[in-house]
Parts: sequence; structure tokens; C-alpha cells
Amino acid sequence: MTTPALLPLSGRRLPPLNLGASAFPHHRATLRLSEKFILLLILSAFITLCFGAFFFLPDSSKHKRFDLGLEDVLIPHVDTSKGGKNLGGFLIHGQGHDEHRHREEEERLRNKIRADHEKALEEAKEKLKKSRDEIQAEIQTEKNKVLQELKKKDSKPLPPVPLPNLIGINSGEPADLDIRERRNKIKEMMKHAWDNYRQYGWGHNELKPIARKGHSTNIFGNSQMGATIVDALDTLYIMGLHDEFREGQEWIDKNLDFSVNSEVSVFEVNIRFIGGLLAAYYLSGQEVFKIKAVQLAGKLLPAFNTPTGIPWAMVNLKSGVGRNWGWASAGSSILAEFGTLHMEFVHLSYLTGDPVYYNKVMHIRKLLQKMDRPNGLYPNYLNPRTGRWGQHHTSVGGLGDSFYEYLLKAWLMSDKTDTEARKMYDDAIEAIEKHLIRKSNGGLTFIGEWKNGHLERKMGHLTCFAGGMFALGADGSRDDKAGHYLQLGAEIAHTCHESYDRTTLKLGPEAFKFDGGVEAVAVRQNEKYYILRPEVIETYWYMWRFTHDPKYRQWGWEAAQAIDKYCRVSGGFSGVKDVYSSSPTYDDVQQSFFLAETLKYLYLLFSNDDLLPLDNWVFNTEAHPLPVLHLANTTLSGNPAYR
Ligand code: DMJ
Repeated sequence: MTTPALLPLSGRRLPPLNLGASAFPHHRATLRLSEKFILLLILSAFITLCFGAFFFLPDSSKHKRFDLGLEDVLIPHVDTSKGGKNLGGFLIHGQGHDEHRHREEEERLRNKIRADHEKALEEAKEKLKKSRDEIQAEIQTEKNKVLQELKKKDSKPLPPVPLPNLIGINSGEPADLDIRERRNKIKEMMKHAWDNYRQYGWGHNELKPIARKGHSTNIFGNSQMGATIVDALDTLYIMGLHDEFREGQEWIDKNLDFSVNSEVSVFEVNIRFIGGLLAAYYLSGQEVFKIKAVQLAGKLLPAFNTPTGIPWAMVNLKSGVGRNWGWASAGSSILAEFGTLHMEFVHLSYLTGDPVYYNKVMHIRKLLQKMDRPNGLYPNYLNPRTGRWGQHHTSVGGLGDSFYEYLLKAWLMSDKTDTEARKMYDDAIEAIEKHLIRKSNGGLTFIGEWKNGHLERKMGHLTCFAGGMFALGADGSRDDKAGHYLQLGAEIAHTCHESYDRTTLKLGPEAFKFDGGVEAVAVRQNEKYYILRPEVIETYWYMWRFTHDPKYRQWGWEAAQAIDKYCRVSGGFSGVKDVYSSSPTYDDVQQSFFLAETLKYLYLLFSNDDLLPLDNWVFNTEAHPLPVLHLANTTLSGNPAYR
């Protein structure tokens, strides 16, 4: 049997322990877990020995104290200064008697230590007899105990705060029979999407409706976090699908665990998970959603540990290590990602009474306010180490979009008291109108992309959300340009509808051009797909709420029918690869935002306005409704906007 070389306490791992073939014929291979356990046992035996040795050290002072203690108990105190005689009728004990008693006591202790030591060795031998599996099981049990303790600590009840006015969470039934039928059809589509996810993808992030199994992408890291469940909850709730809602709640309660070694997108986890959990909490009042949201937010906070406080795009939920996407310009963070945290983080501070979340997002805002903006535009890339812009690209679509949306919604969510956010929104929109918004030869208003001093005449499906944003921001706009912004919203809605109408499937492509003879049509093959995105329907819904022009319901119904016809398969709903092809192929992904956003906006489009009224609710960028906060007497962190 070879003796393992123990390394000093330097943080290095111990080398594999070779216990020899004769002693453990089945365990010739490395036994890391069991070895650790054995080492622990040997160490504990060693400590017991040391403890024993401690008593045998020739420390006379200790012996004296020990003697005195015994005498105090057994024999009345002897005052030797008075000659060692019989005092007060008690016997005075001589030196020889004391020594005898010492020896007896020492012998007793020695026996006890010997017995303890033997017991420890016996236990160690017992352990050594156990199989690798038994030892692993014991270690696992110990680990579970510790985890349970930690969980208990994490699930401490949060301080109660007054709930905002939660109006219109169970309303919206339209009187008109046709509209009611359409609404029911959307609910049926939701049921189809949910039931299939329930059957084939339960607990996975998303569903592959054709392969009929779970699906995920790198934004969710490498663990199964049930993204579809969390994203779908509030849609289930407002549709009155309460059994399904409860199933989702139960899964979240029992399975949603953020202590995983998984690197996730801070933005996506914020808008889908934190937004989804907060909305589910406000709608249902179930504490579990609030607790989970706060636990998750705590895991995102290390992403802000950068030299500037601009968060990394990704963070490992366990280690807290952050980094940026490899493809982003010069190691930059993305405007639409670090700029789309405000709504959720303000709610987190409100619900917990902890200003940490609020301070993080306000710090980002302050930093952005100090920076120079080329032509008044915010570039999409910002380096979190240097605090300098990366490439000067600006977009109201991918990489930029929801940053502008959250400026407006920060103002709305604060009951219109966060005027700083409103000003930033107004300034940004003015620059966007001046530099990015144009009319095509055929009269279609479009929003292009700014790339190094040049306007690319291309618009993304993602950009189509801006129609709804302009309409939502019309009221309260600078110089009372409400009519102008409502009109701009209508023009964008029209252009985006054209991008749908000019395809074979009547579903919109990912990006479309306004160049030469081409208008609102995708040119490149890799821009012809439709992945169940919501933005065009989102704009129809906002336009419907503000104008009640029936064409928006009609356009929404066309889109719903096209989705049902071309994206529905027996295992759920799938994206399609080419909206110009009459025999499209599927991408085999049912995106979580299809349930969170696309179907929710369609359902709202065919509901009355008293379902989630816009005076009381603000939708996050993943369509999760959060209530307006009336913070007149609340200070989130000394910001005048919230006093
Ligand atoms: C959603 O996750 C959100 O709307 C986000 O802001 C960008 N787009 C996707 C859906 O298209």
C-alpha cells in the first residue's frame, strides 16, 4: 500500500489516493469522493489523539487547577497557613492521598481517550467497508441537507409592501359575437401551444414541435429553466386558463432553481424570467413568484461588476463571472441589453425595499447622460471596461430597440413623474426621426439603420414594434406633437402590414428593404424567415387601443389565420424558413415569446380595453404587464423622480 503524498494547504487538489490492489481489489481506480471522506475520518481520529495528548502534557499549572477543582468538590478547603491541623472538625488530607487520587483520575481519562480513539477507528473501518456508491450516497445526503438549509435561508419572506392598484385583470369579454369567436380562437391556439409543450417539452426552455422534444438556445445557458412556463404564465392567467397556470406555478415552486452552473443572457433572463415572474406575482398574488424573481435578480447582480458598472451581456449564475458576446464590437455590451433592465429593477426595489436594483439601473442612465452622442444618436455598442462607444451603429431594431422603449416606459411606470426618462426619450426620438426615418419612393415610411455615417434602407421585423411605441408616447410628447406621433405610429403599422401582405404566406420576413425597386420585401435568403415574432401584432394592438380603427383588428386576424395555417403543426407551432415559398419548411422551434407576446397581443386585440388598461399597466418588452407605481411617498434611492 503506497502512502499518499499530502500536499500543503495551497489550494491545489490532492493527488488521487492509491489504496493498493490487495486492500481494495474493486477500487484500483481513483476514488476521489470516497478518498475525501476517508481523509476526513483519519483527520478526525488524529484530532481526537491530539485532544488526548493535550491532557498528558506535563503542565503543572493545569494539574494544580484540576486538583483544586476536585478538592473544592470533595474535600472542605484546608488553610495550610494555619499549620495543617484539624480545623472545625474536618479531616486534613495529606500529600500521599492526593497523588493516589491523581493517578486514579489520570487512569480514568486515559481509558476514556483510548475508548474514544478506538470507537473512531472502528467507525473509519466501517466506512472503508462501504461501497463507493454507499459513500457517494452519504455525501449526497449531506450535500442535500446543506442545500436545503441554504434554500430555507433564500426563501425568507420579503417585507410586505402595499400592492399597486391592480385594475382589469379579469375583464375584457367583448360583446360582439364575431370578436368573441376570434378571441376564443386565439385562446385555443394558446392551449395547443401549451399542451404540446406540456407533453413534449415540459421543464425544457422551449419546444421542438416537429421532433416533439425540448429545445434550448445559448441565451438560457445550459440548464433547463422552463423558460416557456415562466414566459407563458401571465398569458394563461388573463385567458382564464387557471389549471394550466397552476401547473406552471407548481413546476416553478418545485423545480425552478437558479443555483446552476450556467451562463445566461442577463437581458433575456431579465425580460422573460424576472418580467414573467413579476407579472405572474402581480396578477395572482402568489408569493412564490416574487421570491423567485428576487432570488434570480440576486444572481444577475454580479454582471454589474465591471469597471464602469455597465453590465456584461452574460453571467454565470453560480460563479457570477460575466463576459460579453464574442461577436459584439470591441468587447462591447449592447445598448438594447443593458438598457432594458429599468422596469424590472425598479419593481424589484419597490417590492424588496432594497435600493440596490434601482441604483444599478440609475447608474447606467447617469453614465449614458454624460456621454457624447454622434448626431444625438445612441450607438448600439458600449465598452464596459473603457466606457467608450464601440462601432457607431444605431438601430431602432435589433441591438437598440428596447432601450428607447424602456425610456418611455420608465416614465409611464412612474406615473409620469420620471421626467428625466421622458426627456431622454424625446431627445432620442427627435434624433431618430431626423436621421433614420424616411419615406420610400412608393410612400412607405420606414426606419433604417445608421452605420458609420450611412443610412441603410433596411428595416427589421423587430423594428416594427416602434409603431406601437410612437403611439404610446404620443400623449405627453414635447411641443404637444401627439397627433404627429400617432400618425407616425400608424405609418409604421402600415409599412409593417405591407411587409406581411407582400409575401406568399402573409407572414412578415425578418428584414425587408427599401432600395431601388424593392419595397418592404426581403432580398437575401437568410432574411426571409418568420419565427413567430410579435412586433407587428404588438403595434396593431397599441394602434387599436389608441384609435379603435377596425383595420387593426382585421390585420391582426389575418396574421393569426396565417400563423394557424402555416405555422401550426400537430406538436405545437413552428417558425417557417421562407415566407415567400408556397411550400415552406419549418425551423422546428416554438419560441417562448410566441406564448408570452404574440398570442397575448392577439388576445388583447380581440378583448375590450378594460383588460389591462394602459393607464394602470405598462408592458415590459416581453409583453409582461407591470402595474404603474404611484411612488409619491416612497423613496427608492433619493431620486427626486420617485419622491
Ligand atoms: C422578444 O424576446 C422581446 O420582444 C425582445 O425585446 C426582442 N424580441 C423578442 C421577440 O421577437
